[in-house]
Amino acid sequence: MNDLSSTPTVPAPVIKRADYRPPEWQVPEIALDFALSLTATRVRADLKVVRSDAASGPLRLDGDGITPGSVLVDGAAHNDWRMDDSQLVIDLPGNRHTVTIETEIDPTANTQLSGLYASNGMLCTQCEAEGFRRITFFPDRPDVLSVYSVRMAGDKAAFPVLLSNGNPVASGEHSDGTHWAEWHDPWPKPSYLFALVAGDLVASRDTFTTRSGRKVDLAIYVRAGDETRTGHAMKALIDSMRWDEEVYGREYDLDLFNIVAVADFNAGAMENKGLNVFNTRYILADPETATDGDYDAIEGVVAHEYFHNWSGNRVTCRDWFQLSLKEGFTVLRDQQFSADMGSAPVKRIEDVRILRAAQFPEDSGPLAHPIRPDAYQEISNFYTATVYNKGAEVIRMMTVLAGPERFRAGTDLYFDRHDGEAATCEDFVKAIEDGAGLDLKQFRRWYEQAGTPRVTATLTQAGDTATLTLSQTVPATPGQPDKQPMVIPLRTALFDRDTGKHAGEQLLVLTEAEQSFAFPGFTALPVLSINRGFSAPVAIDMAVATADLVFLAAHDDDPFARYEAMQQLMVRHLVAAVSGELTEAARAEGLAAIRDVYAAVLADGALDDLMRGELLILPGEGYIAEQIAQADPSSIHAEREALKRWLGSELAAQWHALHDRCTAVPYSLEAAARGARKLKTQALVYLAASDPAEAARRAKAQYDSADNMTDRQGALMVLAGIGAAECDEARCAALADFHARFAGNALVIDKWFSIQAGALHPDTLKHVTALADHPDFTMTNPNRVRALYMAFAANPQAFHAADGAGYRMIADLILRLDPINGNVAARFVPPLGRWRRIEPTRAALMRAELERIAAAPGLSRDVSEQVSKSLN
Ligand code: 0A1
Ligand code: ZN
Repeated sequence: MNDLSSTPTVPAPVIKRADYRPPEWQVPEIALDFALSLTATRVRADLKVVRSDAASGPLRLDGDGITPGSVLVDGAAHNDWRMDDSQLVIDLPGNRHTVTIETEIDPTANTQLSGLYASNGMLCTQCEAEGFRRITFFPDRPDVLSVYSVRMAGDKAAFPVLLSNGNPVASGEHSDGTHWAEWHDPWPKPSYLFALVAGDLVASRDTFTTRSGRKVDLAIYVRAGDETRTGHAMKALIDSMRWDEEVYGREYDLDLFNIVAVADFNAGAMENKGLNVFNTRYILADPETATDGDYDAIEGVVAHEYFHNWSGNRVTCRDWFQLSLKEGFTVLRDQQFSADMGSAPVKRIEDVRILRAAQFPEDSGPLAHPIRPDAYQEISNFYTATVYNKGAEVIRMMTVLAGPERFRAGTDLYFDRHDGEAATCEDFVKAIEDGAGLDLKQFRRWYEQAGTPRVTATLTQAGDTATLTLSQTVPATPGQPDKQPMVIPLRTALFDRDTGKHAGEQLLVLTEAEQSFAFPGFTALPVLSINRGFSAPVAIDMAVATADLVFLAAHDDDPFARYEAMQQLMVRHLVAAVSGELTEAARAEGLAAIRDVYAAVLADGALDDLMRGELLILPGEGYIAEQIAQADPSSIHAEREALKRWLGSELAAQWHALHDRCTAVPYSLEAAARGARKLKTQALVYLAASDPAEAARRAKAQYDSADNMTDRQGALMVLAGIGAAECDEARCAALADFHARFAGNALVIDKWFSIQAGALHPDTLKHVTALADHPDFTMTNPNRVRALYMAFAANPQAFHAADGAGYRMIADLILRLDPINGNVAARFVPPLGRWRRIEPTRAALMRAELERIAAAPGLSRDVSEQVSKSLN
């Protein structure tokens, strides 16, 4: 064990956007030579360095955990170098030199999974954001673009496949059992896009011919045995390549596109040029082991990484403050792609649900930051829902303002203008402004100001005119006490109560703190449908009658708005119930209204089942908590469960009929069959709340007859959540069967951990404690750690246990995981950081755990930044 007790945590320096300076040296070419070994890989790097105009300083190369074995300049030993902290500083006489540096690394000891590391006997790299400096000394910043030549040599039996970016150039073998390969990437790229993979892998192959006739060889490399589960990822890749040509006019630019799936990976996937590296969970799928949700996630992530080839690689980021330049835009592109591949309305609802569950809390908590942050200590902490998902929403608003054709003219100009460059968010906005013909001066505040704007809407009517008054506030966030009004595009419709119709949607653009809009032609007060399609990422407050929400839930022709009306109806009811404001009469009235819209949705023959499934989802506990200044998680949980129970019993006959109807639909990946599977488990969820014995019986039958993972996981999730003693046998038997059936399949065993950690069962905390000692649990695999502990931290009832045991469990995890993998450990801080928004008793317990972490010696920069910000 590493003894860190003597290393106090010194605060890391704060890096500021305003301090950006262009690099003093460029590296137009780099040649890397790897002598591969799982425990001692030797790296020789030849850097052609060129001094920038007017620069006079020494060459400064970043390093992290490596030491230079030797330094040569222009081929001769060079002693004029020194270490300045972790930077290698070399005094160079001229303006152009070749610098050669040797380093040695131990990939097996690299539990951080950043840089070059070992995973199941294979070697692979992860260089974004600052992993390349763990391989060799280099100006490890995205505005230094180089042409890479890579040579690697190693034992042929251990590493039969040798891959890097770009094109294979040459390969050969020696009689001693070693072999070698050379790769060349013609496209200059920043170091974060470098990749190398060496291992015993098999490829699934296909081809794609681009619209200009380039034939591209596609390969997905996996471990032997997994190649039967790559078909969906390959289809997603081909669909993405075609879609990017058709929708954005972007063509692929190499003859080869390789994907490698690895089991140990900190994130979802990585867009390295020509050699994407993926977490296995976003590649491997077959009906028996992957849910419909997994299929969708694979499609989305494969597309996301592919789209980065243009939005990220061809046009990259000048510095890491510009991360949303590539991530926000690429998330928007993958969302648009998935919408085109499946149901656009359902996709939109899902994306908004993710935004509200993950980003809104970020925006209202201690870690709030603009989509283009101004300062950071550890950049890994800024791969956030704000930079990614809110970043996508901000660009989506540009599409709303410009319309699709003008937006496309903007992106064409952007790609044209900045191809081959390291660009800024400002460059992107300017290109859209110029290309689409928009004035985005005030709109730029979306890049500057953090916090979710709140819009208050008031609709009145007099004479023959309806008047809509909108006002906006942007809440204060850390470091930003005062905010300016935003540009907020709101797609709006006014419904005539009698006809149930509107006379056309309008785009209202709110730019002032308060503004009124007049609508002639209304002699009676219409019903307001606002922020349709979620055209702006804001929260809307409006005093609206329950009857109007019921009206919109039944009549709104915008699917998102219909969903929103139902959510509003339930959120209002639950918030009132939690705050103890509800009289018995009001409670009964609210419940009846919700039941009636549910009944209508269940009976509506015009709805497809996927959409029906969306409409029937209760608002999440986190989203309800967001509406309350200091939430009591246990009363939110109790009220939400009570609503679920009530809907379960009031509509019992409908749930039975729905479960029967959907059970009869055979498995396929068609939308109708997927919709049926979604509803099947939803019916069980409502029944489990009201009639656990009946739900357990149906869940057991669904589990036993399942021919696919969606049904099996859904049934197991329901069984795992039932606390009733008489159901315990069925629950335990199903869990045991699931584990035995999928022994050895890591991704499915992850599900087994998650289902139990996320269960509604009252003993979940005890179960998770036991699961941490299960032989299948390990702290060194990020997927496994997340499967157990992220599912737990996202389970409000278990995490917010009144005695603080859930908080202690997560704090203990952070402290144990941090020395192994600080990047993943830091991801567990935000749930504890929510303490200011929780009732005082729990808040004190959460804070105490953060203080305990803060006091620990030797914390990683990742955890220390998140914890100190969460305590401030
Ligand atoms: N650029 C990748 C995300 C990514 C970021 C960091 C990583 O290592 C810690 C890995 C991947 C994407 O957006 O897909
Ligand atoms: Zn990305």
